[in-house]
Amino acid sequence: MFDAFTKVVAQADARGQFISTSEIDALAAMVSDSNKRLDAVNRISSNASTIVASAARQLFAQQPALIAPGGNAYTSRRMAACLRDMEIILRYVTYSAFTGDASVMEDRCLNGLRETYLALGTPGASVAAGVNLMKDAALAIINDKAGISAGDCASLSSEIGTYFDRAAASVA
Ligand code: PEB
Repeated sequence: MFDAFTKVVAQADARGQFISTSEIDALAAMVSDSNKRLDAVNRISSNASTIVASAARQLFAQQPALIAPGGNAYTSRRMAACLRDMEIILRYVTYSAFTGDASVMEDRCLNGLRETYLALGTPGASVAAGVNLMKDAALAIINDKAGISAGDCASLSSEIGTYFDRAAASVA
């Protein structure tokens, strides 16, 4: 499991070189924006159930076959498993946003997930659609300017967006 710093160290060590100025500049930029990062992580974490519920509601509205008899989220047991899966993926997105590195999510959540869904007969494309809906909901909450001094969150938002994209791509 890496974070943005240990990732740079591992890469520098693999090259047998000192940490470069451009790597230091990139990490310095990350540090100077770290309050935004922690705020974003806090916002996703404290709104996790809202994000999951609203994404799931939209997913089932778009793909009603999932909750019809015989569907992959039909009966409470499968519905519960589905909501739980979405929450697990969202949790790993917050870890990635916190550390500035997706390796914890890759190693502990996404590794083998596509094969798991294949074996279960769970449609990966539908999981990916659910992840994309969570992305929209989470980014809307991150970028809600109400009650705070509005800053530029574009680069942080796009970074966090890439964690959702990775999760969606890994199961689609
Ligand atoms: C991954 N999901 C399921 C299972 C596992 C995971 C291992 C099988 C065991 C179980 O049921 O608990 N577990 C999950 C995960 C990690 C992990 C991400 C990461 C660390 O440990 N059904 C739908 C939707 C989708 C869905 C498309 C978006 O219709 C999910 C939600 N996952 C779903 C369902 C099951 C499941 C299991 C329905 C139950 C499948 C079944 O038993 O028929």
